[in-house]
Amino acid sequence: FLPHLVASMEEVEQSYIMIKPDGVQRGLVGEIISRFERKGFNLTGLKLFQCPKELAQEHYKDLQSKPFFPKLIDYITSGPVVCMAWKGVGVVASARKLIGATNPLNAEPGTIRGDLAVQTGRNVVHGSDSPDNGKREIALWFKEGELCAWAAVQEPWLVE
Ligand code: IDP
Ligand code: MG
Repeated sequence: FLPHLVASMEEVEQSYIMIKPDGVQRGLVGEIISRFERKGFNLTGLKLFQCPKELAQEHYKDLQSKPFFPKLIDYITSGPVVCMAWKGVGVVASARKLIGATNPLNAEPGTIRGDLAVQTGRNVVHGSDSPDNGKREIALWFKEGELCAWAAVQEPWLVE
């Protein structure tokens, strides 16, 4: 545990990544988490959680007027999700690349959606689309005390 490193990491970008109910039901939790781990990002929050409707609506409030909104809320609340906060240099944009296009049929092979999903309405994982939304979403899904700031021993081998 290196307090100075943890302090400097407070400045580092964070993304809210969530394994959706289909990812949990299909047994893809380990597979998905390992892709972010292997890339070199730092896990700062992790929980299995049954999401209430109100929280799903707040999380996706920008999509409120879309015709698929009610189905989206049913989907996200249909079973437990895995909530994660990931920290690292460039994590927001990089996580979006690892996740792949919204429609899994358009997602490149090698991405999570490209490898593991077929439909937009069952695309297994969420990732924040901007650093500001990363902060907003982590604050929405995690309570105080649920996040851990820690420095991985590999940190100096990942960031010069
Ligand atoms: P993103 O998850 O790739 O950022 P957004 O456009 O932000 O995509 O949409 C959020 C989520 O809403 C998608 O991941 C998907 O689960 C769902 N969604 C988006 N568009 C559609 C659609 O046309 N039909 C059904 N579900 C959709
Ligand atoms: Mg989005």
